[in-house]
Amino acid sequence: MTGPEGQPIPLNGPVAVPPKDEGKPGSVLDAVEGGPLAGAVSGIVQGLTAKQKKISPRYFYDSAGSSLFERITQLPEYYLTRSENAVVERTVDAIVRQVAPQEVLELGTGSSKKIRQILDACSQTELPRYTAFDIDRGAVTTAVETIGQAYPGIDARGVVGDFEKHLSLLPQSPGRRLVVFFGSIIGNLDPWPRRRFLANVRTLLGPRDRFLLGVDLKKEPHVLEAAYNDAEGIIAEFNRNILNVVNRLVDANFDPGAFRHQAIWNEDDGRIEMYLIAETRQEILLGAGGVTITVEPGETIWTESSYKFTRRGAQGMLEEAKMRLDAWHTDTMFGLALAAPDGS
Ligand code: SAH
Ligand code: AVI
Repeated sequence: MTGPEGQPIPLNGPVAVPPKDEGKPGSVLDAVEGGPLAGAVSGIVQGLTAKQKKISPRYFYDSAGSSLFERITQLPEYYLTRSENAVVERTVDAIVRQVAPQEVLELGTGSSKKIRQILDACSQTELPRYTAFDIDRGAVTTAVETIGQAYPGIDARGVVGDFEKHLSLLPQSPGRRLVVFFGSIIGNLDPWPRRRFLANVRTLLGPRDRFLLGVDLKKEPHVLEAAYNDAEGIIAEFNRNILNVVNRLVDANFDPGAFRHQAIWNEDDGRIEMYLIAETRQEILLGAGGVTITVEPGETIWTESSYKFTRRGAQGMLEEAKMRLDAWHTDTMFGLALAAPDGS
């Protein structure tokens, strides 16, 4: 696979060694020493010193951000979680029967609520191993604890890592693996990182393994814009909280209250774009980067893209990553793709 100028796409970057510790039931390991945010400063400073200021959405998820995301999933306007849950409910038995997983590896675990539908559908006497993978250590620790308690005898483990960088560091699977990527998190990746991510997911799959991918579907712009501009203002709070995370990571002095939230549908690029708009002129010291930036009134910081898909688009991106769409389930709002590695 090659990149925009024909250069090969690096998979997980230079580090591609198995973790020293394979873990044991109940363990939570760091994919890399120091955790996934250890090298965050240069990327954040680069994004905030660019012409269009940008912060990666991976920084939304500290404990406050993860709690706010949970509240978002319950908002009347944010249909994504309800739709995906309903589609999973209708199809989970068939999926589990077909794959008979010996490991369920969940990327971007969050609250680990949805995965229960998969585990409930598995034989309770022969439960698969459950591996939670997330950038938020709290999410991983809670997932390992709560899944361990809810399913006595299960081998639940956690890895704290960045799914854009550390997938090759995951321990070997004990058998047939079902990789699950719920929530349309894939929509938060721009096209090239998305291609690289899917190519990396493909390397996790042996012939009998499968990939279960949730994707939010294109629909009327007013429905999409409402989903990202809730009346209660929880998404605005979630958006502003990214500045608290950045303050801690790069020793900065952003005042989140001095920014307002904006989310707009970009038809050409097929994505919701989320911004923070400065209400006043501000000088921000990025202490760890040794630079000061100026934010002008009305200037935007781009915090997230949330791409929306069609069945054809989902099939195309899976095929490009050498996977085959085996099954497609939808309620017309949200799609669930079950993919197999090519040649299996
Ligand atoms: N799967 C859940 C949660 C979705 S929220 C659901 O469907 O409801 C997105 C989750 O992905 C958060 O828990 C966040 O911490 C995690 N995440 C975001 N970017 C990540 C990255 N680069 N690497 C690993 N996890 C990431
Ligand atoms: C996790 N991700 C798929 C969510 C989304 O819809 O893009 C994050 C989110 N952003 C605003 N609200 C929720």
